[in-house]
Amino acid sequence: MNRLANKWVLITGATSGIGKASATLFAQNQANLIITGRRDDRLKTLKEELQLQHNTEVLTFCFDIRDREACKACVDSIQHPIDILLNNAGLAAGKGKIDDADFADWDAMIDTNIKGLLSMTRFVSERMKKQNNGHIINVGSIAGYEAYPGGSVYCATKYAVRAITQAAKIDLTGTNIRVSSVAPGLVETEFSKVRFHGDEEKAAAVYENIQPLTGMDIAEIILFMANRPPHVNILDTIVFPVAQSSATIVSRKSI
Ligand code: NDP
Ligand code: 8X3
Repeated sequence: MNRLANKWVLITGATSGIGKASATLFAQNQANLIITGRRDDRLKTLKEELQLQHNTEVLTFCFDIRDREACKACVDSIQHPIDILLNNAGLAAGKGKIDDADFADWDAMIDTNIKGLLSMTRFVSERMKKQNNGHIINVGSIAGYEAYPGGSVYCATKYAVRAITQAAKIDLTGTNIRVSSVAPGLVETEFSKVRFHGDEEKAAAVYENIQPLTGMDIAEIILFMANRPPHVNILDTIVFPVAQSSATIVSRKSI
């Protein structure tokens, strides 16, 4: 049963990877979309494709999620109810150790993955509370369950996403607003290219000799969560490729 037709879904970070795959899947299920990111050309192209292929309404907002006023302006200008917020925009920047990592990398991760997600959640949950309806879905990570070498701040941001998910669910007790999180392991997207500042070789090595998850694998799980009956709230779910068993245990046999 499709419960998503004509719903309005706000997806942060829809220009690539998990966010883009989720936008495609929600549109296939006749949901209307509000898609955000910093790369306007990609937002516009995706909007045209999805409107043409699925005949849904798509609004685009190009802004940096670290800019709280821009987050507010986006939410304030949406005239439709916001039924689902997919807090997906995020990044890992570098893999520096605690004693030598780059402060700019740390700031980028904290400001995007924690503060950006919080800004959007704050503004949208206020709207959802007035509607007494909605679903907030956060993209966490296995890095929110396990710390790993060179991951101090990225892991800290994803532990924070897990705490925010749990606390938001508690704060919204007694409303019809659902709160969920998905915590993926290795997903091949632009994530590693971004983490290694454009170094394609280092990025490719992350997925060497395994079959990683795809953005669409995670989008399907997000869609499943969103499409449950209104009384069903999936709080969290950890998803690995079969070759992965923890943040750091990965079998890299030739495939
Ligand atoms: P991608 O790099 O492919 O996509 C990241 C998205 O986030 C892009 O659309 C990007 O848009 C957006 N984004 C990043 N920074 C900002 C910003 N400052 N303002 C607005 N938008 C921003 O990576 P993924 O799809 O893999 O990542 C999506 C989420 O999944 C992240 O939260 C990541 O931490 C999480 N994740 C990823 C895993 C993986 O292995 N790939 C595993 C577990 C979790 P733009 O550049 O246009 O602004
Ligand atoms: C991204 C997955 O393993 O690089 O969140 O932390 S990992």
